Amino acid sequence: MARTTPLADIRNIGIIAHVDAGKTTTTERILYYTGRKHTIIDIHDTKDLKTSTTTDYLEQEQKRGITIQSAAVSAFWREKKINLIDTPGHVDFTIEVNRSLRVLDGAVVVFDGVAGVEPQSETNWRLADNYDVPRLCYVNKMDRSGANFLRCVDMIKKRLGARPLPAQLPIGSEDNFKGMIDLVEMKALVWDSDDKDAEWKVLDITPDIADKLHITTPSDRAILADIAKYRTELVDTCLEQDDAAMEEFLTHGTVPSGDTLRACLRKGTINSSFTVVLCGSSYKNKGVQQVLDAVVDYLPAPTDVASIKTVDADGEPIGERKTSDDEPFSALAFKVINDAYGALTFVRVYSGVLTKGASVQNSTRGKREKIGRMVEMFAKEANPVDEARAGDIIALVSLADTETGDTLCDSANPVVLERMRFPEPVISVSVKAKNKPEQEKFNAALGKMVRADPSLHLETDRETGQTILRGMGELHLEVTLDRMRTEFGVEGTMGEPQVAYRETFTKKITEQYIHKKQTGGSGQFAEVWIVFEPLERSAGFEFVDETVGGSVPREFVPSVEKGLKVQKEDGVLAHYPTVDFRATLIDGSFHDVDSNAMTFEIAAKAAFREGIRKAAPILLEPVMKVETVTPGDYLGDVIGDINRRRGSIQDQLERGTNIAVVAVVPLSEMFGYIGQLRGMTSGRASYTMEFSHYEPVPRNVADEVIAEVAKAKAALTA
Ligand SMILES: Nc1nc2c(ncn2[C@@H]2O[C@H](COP(=O)(O)OP(=O)(O)OP(=O)(O)O)[C@@H](O)[C@H]2O)c(=O)[nH]1
Ligand SMILES: [Mg+2]
Repeated sequence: MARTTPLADIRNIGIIAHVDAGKTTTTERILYYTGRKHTIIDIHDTKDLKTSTTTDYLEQEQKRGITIQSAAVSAFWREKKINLIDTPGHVDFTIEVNRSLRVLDGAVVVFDGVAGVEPQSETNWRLADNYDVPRLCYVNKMDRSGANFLRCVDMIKKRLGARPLPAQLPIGSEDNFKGMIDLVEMKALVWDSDDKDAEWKVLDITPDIADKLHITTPSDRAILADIAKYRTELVDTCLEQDDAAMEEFLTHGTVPSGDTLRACLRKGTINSSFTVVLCGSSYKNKGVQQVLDAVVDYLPAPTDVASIKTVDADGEPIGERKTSDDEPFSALAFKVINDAYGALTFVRVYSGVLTKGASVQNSTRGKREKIGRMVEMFAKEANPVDEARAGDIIALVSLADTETGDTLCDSANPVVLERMRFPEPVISVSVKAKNKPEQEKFNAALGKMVRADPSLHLETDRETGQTILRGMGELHLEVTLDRMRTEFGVEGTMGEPQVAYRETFTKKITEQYIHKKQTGGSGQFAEVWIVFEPLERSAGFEFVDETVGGSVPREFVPSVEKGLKVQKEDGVLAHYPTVDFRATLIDGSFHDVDSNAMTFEIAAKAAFREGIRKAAPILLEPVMKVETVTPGDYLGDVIGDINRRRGSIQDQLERGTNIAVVAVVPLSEMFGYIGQLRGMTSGRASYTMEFSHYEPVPRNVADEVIAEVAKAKAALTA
């Protein structure tokens, strides 16, 4: 089968933003205007579960009115195929943005015209920076009271450090939002009604345009008075991208055509010289078609972005794979979901062609995968396909061993594609089946949830035997359990949320341990010398073997490493995992008969236990970046409260008529914050938080935590 859509006509894009900016609302309209569906469902009409938007189809999404998992849809606009992923804005589901950006070529960043740049827009912006994803900005909700386009543009510049370039200006705002000035074509696009089928009129820009369109608010009129200024900025910025057009302009005063300007906007967007800014109101059906035009005109096709990098076993870049059907097959698995169709593995094909029935290599795990059914997903609908080509995003049904982040490739030409980075889950709860006989079914379902979501971690408390689930936040954990009920029919309960502390140590020490036992005939013997040294934060764990002359036989070195890996999970202070250190095996000895893998593993474990106690161990706690948005009247109370929570204020920003207080606060101090905040501000403040980093716990607090853990364990094991 030949390629049906040329690569240059594909746009793989994501919609990213802070929670509630209007991503799903915009997606719903995109599907309507491209003819993919005939109705529009609004988010607030789904709570009774009778209807849902196309992309927010999970029960949990309908009920809560938020997006939880990213969903892919596709549509055609001006003969271009747009594959679009609607992502969640809530910080607990960041993994979904993370993995989507990893495989997308471009993104539309949506802003709430009232709130402007909010914390999660900032986080997602940085993620897009990390993955080098070209983007467009869309200032939505221009119809809301307090909407302010220029303030939002200014925030994009100041808070995101970006170079925003308005390609439109709003005509009016709030109740009187009528449309926009198209600065490329220099026309006014004006809607007479909010109806989804209302067509816009294209008007000439005349000096009396504000009067003609009944724009009365002074700030709205001021924008229209400045059209020429913004047009000049647009033209000048565009010409930086095109030397010939610049020359023409400077020598002959030739004003570049709309096509030339669009070509420049495309070039500058793709090479990230600037970010085009548009405006509209998705809810009032104004500006969505223009966003689609901009996606087609400015965002990259798969062939416009740098080739995907290939890496070695340590994740270091070693080469690249060109986006082309003629290259050997390679694809990255970025998402696994379990649903009615079984396990679905979403992959982005980077090169080559994958056909049904093929046998490919999972080069990350060194396993073979047989490709059975392949489907193109449209939100929850699956449409069978027989092949997938470079640039496509498809789902593979029932793969055996492939997990999120794995590379699939042609086994004759193996490569490993650049990996994904996953966020750190810092809140943990103990979980169990609601009804004891269902425990096994519960565990199986939990295993599936964790495999599908790399921002969940599962641990077993070695002393109490409890199952501990770690996630990004309370909402994440609640939703996970609730989805097990709806998707696997098993109910669970969870304990109080706990902070996922970590342990580390501050002194470099050398530990010798001899494991020796004589029981009856055969004995046990192993000796190890291990240097333990602290590493910088987030370095994880490193093991190095520096033994010489076979003092520890080569076949037993992995047992030493394994012993350390197991034992480090059970820290010496309060049983939390030990992180950020290197263990170097420098010497040891063995006995011909009495030494084996097990004795070396035991010796390594004991060396860790004994050694770390002498290495000045400390407790680390997750510290969160917290942003509290409050009316100015309560500012003093909000700041005082953050200080009492061991927080430190980093910044205060104007946010419309409110003030955003940015602080870092230990997670352990944030439980119950929402109640306190609401009480303090008569319910008028709100906050968001996300993980920032791990930091040593102050001595007095650490003593309390250690004592509490000991008490809790004693109660559970008694
Ligand atoms: N006034 C107004 N409201 C809007 C507009 N766009 C979206 N909304 C409303 O904002 C709320 C959130 O919209 P969503 O589309 O769910 O936002 P989202 O960005 O998908 O949110 P998450 O997926 O949860 O991050 C809904 O109640 C929408 O009706 C708009 O242009 N104007
Ligand atoms: Mg949404």
